[in-house]
Amino acid sequence: MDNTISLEIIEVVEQAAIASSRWMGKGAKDEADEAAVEAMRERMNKIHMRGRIVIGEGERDEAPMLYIGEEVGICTQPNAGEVCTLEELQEIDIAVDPCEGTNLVAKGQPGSMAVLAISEKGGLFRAPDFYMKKLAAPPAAANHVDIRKTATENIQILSECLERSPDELVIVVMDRPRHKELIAEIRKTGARVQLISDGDVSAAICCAFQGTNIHALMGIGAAPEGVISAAAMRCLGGHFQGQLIYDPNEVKTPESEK
Ligand code: VTB
Repeated sequence: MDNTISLEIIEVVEQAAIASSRWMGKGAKDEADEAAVEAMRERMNKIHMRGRIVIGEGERDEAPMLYIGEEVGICTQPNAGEVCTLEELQEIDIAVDPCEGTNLVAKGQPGSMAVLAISEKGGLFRAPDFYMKKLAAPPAAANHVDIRKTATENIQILSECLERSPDELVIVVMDRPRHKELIAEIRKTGARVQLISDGDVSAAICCAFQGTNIHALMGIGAAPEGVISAAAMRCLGGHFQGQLIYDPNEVKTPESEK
């Protein structure tokens, strides 16, 4: 892939983060999201590419911008023909979450981020808007832990790969009723559970960096965010696996519990 596209993409997420940061702590999650979407789109449409959103803000009728299937890049601009021909532009698939963790921004809490993954055409899994069971782990444990194993088994493997006793491991889990058994199982191994209210992309990425004191992400979150986490972990050398969840009984939300 053209390197300049990758460099420009960094500016896309920077612009989105700056725009939504103005809404930090204002209790306005939709406004934070909208600001990020608009900034992302504006910067993306200056890039010399034929981009297509494969993971976005929803389908066309429910999301005014950056919807699945939307074309982005210089090719969408009326004057595009003056600077290049369509054939000269590389086709790029794009997964976006302009403001991942809008609740966190609204509440002025850490953990939200503007995220985007790009690939050559066809390189990203077009995840449906389902839930996904996720497992993220540091590079030292990559391909040793396995989502098909139990949490207890994976903690044992993490403990060996990271040379830490389970008591020194911190596992991030989203604070949801659906994770009651998982949390109990993790604690039974001696490992520590860090509960988060939102933002499992940030938590997954943290596993790839030493010093974050996060050693794994376990549990169920949204599938599109899972694809973005997987792309990040591929670049960082960390471990990420996801399994789509088709059975609604496996996914209890606070609303469905009421
Ligand atoms: C998940 C998680 C995201 O929202 O989608 C969550 O992956 C929503 O989960 O990181 P529930 O449906 O259980 O509330 C985030 O936390 C933020 O987009």
